Amino acid sequence: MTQLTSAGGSKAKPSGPGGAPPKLHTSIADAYEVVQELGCCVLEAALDRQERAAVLTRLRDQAAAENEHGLASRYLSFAHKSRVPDGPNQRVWNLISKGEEFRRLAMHPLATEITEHFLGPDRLLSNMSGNIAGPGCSALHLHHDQGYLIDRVHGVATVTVIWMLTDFTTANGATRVVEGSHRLGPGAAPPEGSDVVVEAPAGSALIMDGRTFHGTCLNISDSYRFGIVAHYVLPFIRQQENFAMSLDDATEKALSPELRRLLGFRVWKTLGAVATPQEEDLVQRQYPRIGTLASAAGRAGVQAAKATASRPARRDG
Ligand SMILES: O=C(O)CCC(=O)C(=O)O
Repeated sequence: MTQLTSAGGSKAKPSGPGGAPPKLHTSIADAYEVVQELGCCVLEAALDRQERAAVLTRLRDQAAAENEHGLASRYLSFAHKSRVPDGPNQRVWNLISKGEEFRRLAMHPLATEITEHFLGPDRLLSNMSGNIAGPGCSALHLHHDQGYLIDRVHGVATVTVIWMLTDFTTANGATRVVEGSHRLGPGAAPPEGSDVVVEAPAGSALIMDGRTFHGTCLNISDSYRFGIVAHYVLPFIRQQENFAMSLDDATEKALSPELRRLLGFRVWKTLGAVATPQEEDLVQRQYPRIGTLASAAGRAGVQAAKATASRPARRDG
């Protein structure tokens, strides 16, 4: 178990409506308990200085390059609905294809332990994106990441980890959470004003049960807020990112076995096989892929029939 510092008995209590920011924790043992009680937990110093610097540098560079190449996904708000060329929110999607730093982060020991604890060892990465909130970025409404399962699955089926690469503050668009909202039940929404702001220093991680309502503040500061949102799911849930379609060939070929498993390139209890039922094992892209075929025997039969049909009628006598 990754121990960030010594465990410190959590006795988790919600902060209360519009109350103080959630307490910062430092041990994974606390996180298990606090996520279970409150639906979310903030772990301070989850990334060490070097890890954070490496991921932040790569994300900044990728975001700048996507801008330069006219490929950036930019929006007016965190909600990434209205795409606009100079929007103050930039999402850098599909990070797995965009750098070793991100591939390592998806399998960070802390994320691995927490997601395995709640979802089991076969859980999948559903999506991992960079979320950059620039000055003027408007807020994200309260929602929960498991919303697509709402009436079908009531337990925890997904876990989200938000890596804070810069300080998260009320002014720069920090995430907001409604503690305890993972227990609301299907269809219920938290009362107005029950959210609290997750203010935490760069390097912290917010861990959320997928049923926990959360959103963001608007960014009224003059600085950029950099975060990475990683969403993990039970192994039978369809992933948000269709990695089989979106990974570039070079990345796919070089994936470690651990990452292949995490992305779902494996058979799990008959699900995810390639063309034929397979043992529970990793799968590869398959070449050639078999499409519609006609057998030689079948073709010979068809040609014989055509020849008979087109032969002129025999005149006897
Ligand atoms: O970046 C954040 O603070 C939250 C993002 C979020 O809630 C989402 O992408 O669903």
